[in-house]
Amino acid sequence: MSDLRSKFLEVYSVLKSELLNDPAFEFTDDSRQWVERMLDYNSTWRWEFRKLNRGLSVVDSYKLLKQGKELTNDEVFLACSLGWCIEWLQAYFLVLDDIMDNSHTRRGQPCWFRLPKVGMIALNDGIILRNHISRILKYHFKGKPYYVDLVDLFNEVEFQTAHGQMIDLITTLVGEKDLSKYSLPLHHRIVQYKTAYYSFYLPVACALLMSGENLDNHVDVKNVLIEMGTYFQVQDDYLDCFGDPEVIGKIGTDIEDFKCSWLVVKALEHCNEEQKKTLYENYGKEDPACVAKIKELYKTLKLQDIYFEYESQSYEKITKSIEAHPSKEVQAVLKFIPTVRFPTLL
Ligand code: GPP
Ligand code: MG
Ligand code: MG
Ligand code: MG
Repeated sequence: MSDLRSKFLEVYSVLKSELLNDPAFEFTDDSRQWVERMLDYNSTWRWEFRKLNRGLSVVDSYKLLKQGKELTNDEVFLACSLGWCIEWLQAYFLVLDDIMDNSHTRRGQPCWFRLPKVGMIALNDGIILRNHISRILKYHFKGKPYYVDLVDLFNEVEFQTAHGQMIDLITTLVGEKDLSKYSLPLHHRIVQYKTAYYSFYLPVACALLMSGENLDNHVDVKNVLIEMGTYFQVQDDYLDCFGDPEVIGKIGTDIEDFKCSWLVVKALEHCNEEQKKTLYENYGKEDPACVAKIKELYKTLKLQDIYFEYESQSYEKITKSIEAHPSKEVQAVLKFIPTVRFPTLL
């Protein structure tokens, strides 16, 4: 295991122990055990299969911004803690997203709420996970000059993600199932807010704040990261249908859920009248026969080839935007991210 990864996991144990002994609550053995199990299940359980990319990219980005200078132990601890705040945010979103999407598995295991003893307690666990972020920031960053900006950043990104999630959900409302409203601009709006801000902008923004930067001066960095995040969610939509559940660790539900997925938008763009009828009649139904018809149509329309074409165009566009950036350090950060997030594309 790399040094950074083992250091990162060490910091998890420290943060977890602080949270389980937080003096603001009188923990009993039962309550401490519940929170510990919930944390391990949703953030580090089967960590050997977890990429922990969002969290680790805070540390990598911070190092690159420091031009590779050796970091002090304190800097490594702080960057890892911010990385963990993002992993906690992700755990919080996924616990709730799996309930909303009626999903079954996550990382090859039942979704947290599917465990018989958990059920809707998962809603409160999501709230606790969100609160842990504020606790970690308070324990370790309260005296820092960038503390307020950090708290504000997490609030801002959570606001954007919750609104992205809201449009992801309300476009599917039962009784108003109308595919004609699904378009590329709507898809772009959903994924920008529900995924790109928290998954791509947030890690780099944390590293910039730790380096003493003002985020208002980095709007161009944000734009490139949003572009990467959009590509990432298109890949997630693609894998929802074409990915192997054994590999991606989750069973897709986008077709059943009537999601405004990149695939259905592309299918609508490329279908003839008869195929359109098949889409309208079968999309958004729980019946496995309907799902199979949609998957068959996606294959007939060669959506896999259309996706590969999108993938290479998107990669080229992202590379060009990175190369246009004036700062070498920022370029290094932006170039590094695809190497860990899209290794199959390189
Ligand atoms: C991913 O969408 C989006 C999120 C995880 C954001 C959730 C936000 C909340 C405020 C709960 P997805 O449903 O396509 O992800 P997956 O395919 O992993 O279920
Ligand atoms: Mg979802
Ligand atoms: Mg989901
Ligand atoms: Mg998905």
